[in-house]
Amino acid sequence: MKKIIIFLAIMMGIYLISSSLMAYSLTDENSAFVFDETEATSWSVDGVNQLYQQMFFYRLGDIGEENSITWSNISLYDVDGDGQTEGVSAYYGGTRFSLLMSALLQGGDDNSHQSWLNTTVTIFNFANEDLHLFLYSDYDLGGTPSDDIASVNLTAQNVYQVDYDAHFAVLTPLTGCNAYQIAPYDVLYGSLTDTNPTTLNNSGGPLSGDATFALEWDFPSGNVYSVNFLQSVQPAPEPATLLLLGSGLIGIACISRKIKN
Ligand SMILES: [Ca+2]
Ligand SMILES: [Ca+2]
Ligand SMILES: [Ca+2]
Ligand SMILES: [Ca+2]
Repeated sequence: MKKIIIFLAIMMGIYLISSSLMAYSLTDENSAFVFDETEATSWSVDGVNQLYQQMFFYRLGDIGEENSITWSNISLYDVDGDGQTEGVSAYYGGTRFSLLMSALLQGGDDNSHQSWLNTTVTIFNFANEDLHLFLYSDYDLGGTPSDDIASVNLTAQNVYQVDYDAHFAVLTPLTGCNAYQIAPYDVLYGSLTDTNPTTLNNSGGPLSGDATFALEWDFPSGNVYSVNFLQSVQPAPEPATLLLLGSGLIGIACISRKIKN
């Protein structure tokens, strides 16, 4: 399924080039974050890409489909004056609501496996219905989609995704959101791009494989709101050796029982 989507994306890419989407890049220390008007397409940390796709969707009211946000008035900023642009601001001006987004990339030292992206979105909802805003993230840690594990930690109030082989992890806070969902790529991306209204179902994993997750914020009509979240790439902890041994033994026991039956 993903291969088909990638093929379609390449075809779309040819179309998008002809409709002149711009590539923008934030860079700081060991990190680079690349995006265009509709989506972020990579977050490289120490030269290794961690992000396959990240984008915003919205729906007004309770019926109909979600739509992706296309940003305009994109401006890059060199905040610390070192010649690299690590800050961005962008605007979405709809007929019934508008968004003002700003983000700041902070890289870590070389080979620290650390990077931070601090994003603030100001929401002006002048529609007479609720605005549902979704942040959809498909991290492929270490550049490999199939060996990640994603899980919600309700105590720490975040989504945590880890790839022990690549020694990378990523953390996204849940603070302030109304709903969340961890699901396989085709399920979650499919639900945000089909023709039915989507409410995230608060399933929090743990999910192994090509995990994706989304956060949802619901904004009542006629007001101004602000959302802030700090996503971070982090070094993965070493997996507990005893835990691996234990699960290996359980696996062997199950297999031998199956053969006997
Ligand atoms: Ca700079
Ligand atoms: Ca991986
Ligand atoms: Ca949907
Ligand atoms: Ca993924």
